Amino acid sequence: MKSVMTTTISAADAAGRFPSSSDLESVQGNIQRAAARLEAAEKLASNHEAVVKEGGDACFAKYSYLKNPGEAGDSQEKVNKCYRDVDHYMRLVNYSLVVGGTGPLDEWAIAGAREVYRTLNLPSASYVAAFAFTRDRLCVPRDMSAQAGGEYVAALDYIVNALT
Ligand SMILES: CCC1=C(C)/C(=C/C2=NC(=C\c3[nH]c(/C=C4\NC(=O)[C@H](C)[C@H]4CC)c(C)c3CCC(=O)O)/C(CCC(=O)O)=C2C)NC1=O
Repeated sequence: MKSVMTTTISAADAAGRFPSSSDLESVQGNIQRAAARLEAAEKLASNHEAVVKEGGDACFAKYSYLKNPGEAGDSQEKVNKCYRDVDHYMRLVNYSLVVGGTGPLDEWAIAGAREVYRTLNLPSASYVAAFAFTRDRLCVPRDMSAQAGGEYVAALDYIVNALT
């Protein structure tokens, strides 16, 4: 799994050199933000179920047509799959916060996602609605510190941009 550490070391190793001082600066910067990221990961984990439910609800509130016959949320089974998908993404957001890079999201949920959604006729805008809601509804400092909130918002921005 990619992180700034593994990327830096693999690049240095491929070239048979030591990490450069700018490599070390980016590792250092990443480590300096670790406490904020871990706080965000912990708060997200402790509120995970509520966050997923709100995200899914926001998606169906914005695009209520999804529950019409023939649409992507026209049965309880499909609605459950939708919340399950939001759940997958939020778990990967947690992993990405822990790792300190977008590797888990990229590798497991973003690479190929558009193609899967196109094939299954799932509008990616509805995923975006769920994650944008979850991002915007964060309340600092009630939910987490400002620094942790910055990390959380950045991770959700990343998904929103990738699926937009
Ligand atoms: C770990 C990463 C990961 C992701 C992200 C993932 C997504 C994912 N969602 C799927 C299905 C699905 N996803 C939805 C989701 C929705 N329904 C709606 O109304 C909304 C538009 C939307 C929620 C925002 C639905 C309805 C299906 C079933 C589609 C079908 O069977 O026709 C499928 C097809 C396989 C299946 O049916 O389970 C995948 C691969 N799977 C993974 O392993």
